[in-house]
Amino acid sequence: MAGKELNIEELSIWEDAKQMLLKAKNDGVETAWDRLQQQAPHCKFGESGVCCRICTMGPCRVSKKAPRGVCGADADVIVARNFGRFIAGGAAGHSDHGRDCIEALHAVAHGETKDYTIKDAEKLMRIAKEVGIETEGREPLEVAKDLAADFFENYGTTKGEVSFIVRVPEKRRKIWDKLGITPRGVDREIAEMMHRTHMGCDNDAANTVLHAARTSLADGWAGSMIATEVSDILFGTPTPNKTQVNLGVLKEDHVNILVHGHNPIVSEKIMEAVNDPELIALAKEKGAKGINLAGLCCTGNELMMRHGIPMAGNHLMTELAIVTGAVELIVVDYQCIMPSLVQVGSCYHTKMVTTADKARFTGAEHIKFEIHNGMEQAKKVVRMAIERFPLRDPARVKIPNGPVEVVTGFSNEALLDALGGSLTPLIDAIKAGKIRGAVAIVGCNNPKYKHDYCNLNLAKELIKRDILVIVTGCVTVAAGKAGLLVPDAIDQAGPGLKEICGALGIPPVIHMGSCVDNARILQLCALIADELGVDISDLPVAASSPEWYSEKAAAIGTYAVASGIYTHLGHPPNITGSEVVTNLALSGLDELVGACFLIEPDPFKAAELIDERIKSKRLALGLSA
Ligand code: CUV
Ligand code: SF4
Repeated sequence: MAGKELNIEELSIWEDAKQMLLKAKNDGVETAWDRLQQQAPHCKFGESGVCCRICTMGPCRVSKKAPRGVCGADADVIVARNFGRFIAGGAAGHSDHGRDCIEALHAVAHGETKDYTIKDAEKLMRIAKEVGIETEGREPLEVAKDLAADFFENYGTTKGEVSFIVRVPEKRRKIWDKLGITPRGVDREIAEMMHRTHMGCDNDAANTVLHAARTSLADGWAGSMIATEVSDILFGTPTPNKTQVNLGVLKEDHVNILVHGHNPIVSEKIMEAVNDPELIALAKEKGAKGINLAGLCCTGNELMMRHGIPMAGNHLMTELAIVTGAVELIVVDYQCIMPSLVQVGSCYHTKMVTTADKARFTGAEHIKFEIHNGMEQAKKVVRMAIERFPLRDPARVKIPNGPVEVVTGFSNEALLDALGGSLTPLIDAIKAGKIRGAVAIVGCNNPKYKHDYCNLNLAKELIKRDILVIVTGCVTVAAGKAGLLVPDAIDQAGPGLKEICGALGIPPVIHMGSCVDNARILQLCALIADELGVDISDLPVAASSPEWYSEKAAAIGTYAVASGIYTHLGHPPNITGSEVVTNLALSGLDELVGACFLIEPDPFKAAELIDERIKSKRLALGLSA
């Protein structure tokens, strides 16, 4: 191992993380923080985006001395192409997850599975009607067939534009049409991005960036939005409920199973299986008091939103959760799952189980989940976890104590309910300046930052300024662990936000779900814009991903900006090697789509700058700053 000894105090703001980092060190377990140190300093060419590996005349790394690659591409073209493919990767992740949801809906509608059903028929009918499907006097399953078919079409090109274009405010659609970035089909935009960035195609950086915007919009307004809406139809639309977060949700005397990944198709069945009386009896036979299920990352968010299943942690807690020595099994589907989990698991008795053919991990056990066998496979996984309980070494178990309460489950439907059925109270509060604006803080952890320092401090700073905060993804756990996801947290909010949230009985930081659920936030912004008769870019709102790491997070940031939402990132994507692309991101896009990116690693400064933007939007609407 290279470099100097890591100072654990500097790595995370959390007690549970620090305890486990110390234990990892004593147990000889390597973590992401160790490997980051081995990888540093990072390659400057890669970091600034000027390394091109798109053909074998290269690889080329351009510099002052050698400003063009073998084919003649300059830094702007190379950066734009790399960025375009980065966005395509992220859009593909969310959207392929969405496709898996449609396949489940299709199978249910056609009677091909008994393992999945329609849990929210009212929402099914509402969504079908919204996208133009006849619902009058029809059976839900018949409508579901048509809805699945319609959604599948969103991935191809048959329709010319994605179905949820109907949700986009009129002014926004005009901007997209004028720029030629109205998303046609999910797969089409992604494939076209791969084509454009092949050697010898789109060699105009700005043009490539605009297609990156279009690709990201296909993610936000189709791939992700479909994933969210179909998940609600199949598994229920979330309503507010209480649960707990941090590593303290693991139980020393129980079989502990962690679900990690993204799609509720796997985790929902695991949740049912852990409640199976036969399996609970088996767990007791093996000496456990019962079976305990906890979530990680986005699949954890899905289960928490809908069912109040506790969350053990976010991205940087995934290795550390295993370091407790108390996890019998971790079952995953796809995305954001560190390959290192296999190695960490092998240092303890923890089994890793993969479930998707598109995400296998060498060293893990593969139990393939399909729509027709989800329940059977889930029971197999749970049984396997129970069998491992006797292998646990009690001497190596340490579970940090003191889980924290959270309130979750704020779908737009639930939020409307909390508001008494209409957006009017929220809009009135915004007009009166009691809620000055809203900011969605979303996304990941990244070991380049002190874990959750920026996520948490930005949220705290914003609510102090009477700005409502919405969280999804890994920021959820950060806000939750700090006690911000409960109504009592209004004590940390400014006077206006305190008054409104207090009256409604909601927290000043609202949990809206997983990363694909950022689509809920897009829809909410569109509803508010429509209500006010303005564009999304006129609203006093912003988005932020302070500690992001993934291609998916970049796609989210880009669709937020292209939808008119000013977006803060803690650090830039690998684009700084191009002036054209950097200037577009930081200002040029503001003229084109009415929003741009802000890069600021310091959460306190970021809060200040976001506040400035919200002020200017309020003033432009004729409201008090
Ligand atoms: Ni999809 S993308 S680390 S789990 S939020 Fe968490 Fe969220 Fe980022 Fe991944
Ligand atoms: Fe080099 Fe051009 Fe090939 Fe990229 S596409 S590797 S810049 S020759």
